Amino acid sequence: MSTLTGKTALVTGAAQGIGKAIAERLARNGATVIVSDVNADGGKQVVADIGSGAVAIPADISDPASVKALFDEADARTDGVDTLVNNASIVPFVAWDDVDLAHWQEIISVNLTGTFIVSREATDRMRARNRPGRVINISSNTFFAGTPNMAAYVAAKGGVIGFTRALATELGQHGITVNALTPGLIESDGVKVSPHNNAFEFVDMLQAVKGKGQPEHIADVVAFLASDDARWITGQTLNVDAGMVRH
Ligand code: NAD
Ligand code: 4PL
Repeated sequence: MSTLTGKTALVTGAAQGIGKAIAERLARNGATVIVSDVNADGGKQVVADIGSGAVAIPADISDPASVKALFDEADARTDGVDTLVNNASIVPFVAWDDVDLAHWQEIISVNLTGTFIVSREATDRMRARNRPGRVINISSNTFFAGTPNMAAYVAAKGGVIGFTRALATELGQHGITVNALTPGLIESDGVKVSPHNNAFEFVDMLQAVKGKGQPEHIADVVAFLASDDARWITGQTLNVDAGMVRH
């Protein structure tokens, strides 16, 4: 039996990049996977690639009505989400001089408030079903590094770590664990077409283990946190960056 047989996992932002790799990995480990993304066509393509055991349900994580519709459809088409991977985010590259209120609010609204909106809906329904649950939040090692050109993003990712700690404390009594991962620079679809793609040489210099971070490096750790082997871990932030920073 695979480690996630019988589980139903929702992965947000799963049309490409790290989210897509997570969806593929959890499906390979036996989970039923709900591939969700604001990019509906991209989500459908990922489901087609995975084959049986995956369903595509689009949603904008920053829109509560869209997220409610996502969970209503998930409940209708699956056993109900017991494993939530909050992966969807905007990954901006904006120098401090260009950070205005509109940019700040957009990033906080998707990357931090979106994580709250999806977690609210998911954990209420997990508790109603009285089954153990997992919440896995994708933060970023930029919170430790203070990476430039991402001030709003770094603030949102720090918020996700704080949220992870508080939610873990309150939901442990309901059999739900809540953990975060902080990836370092990863060659995702989004990064490949952004100025972040120029940072690999610099980041490699800081890494203890050399090489280019790949989405699979993160997906493998998410699969562990989603598995029963991680049942005694909660409220933690696991840094996954080849030793670029020590947390
Ligand atoms: P990406 O840009 O390749 O993919 C992000 C996906 O999220 C896209 O498919 C996009 O459509 C979706 N998305 C964006 N806004 C959304 C919304 N409002 N609702 C639903 N879906 C939405 O990004 P990635 O590099 O794969 O990043 C995935 C996660 O990993 C993010 O949380 C990111 O912050 C984090 N992360 C990435 C890196 C990196 O270097 N790539 C490093 C650390 C952390
Ligand atoms: C080290 O989360 O962790 C660039 C872009 N460099 O999004 C990230 C590092 C980026 C990162 C990230």
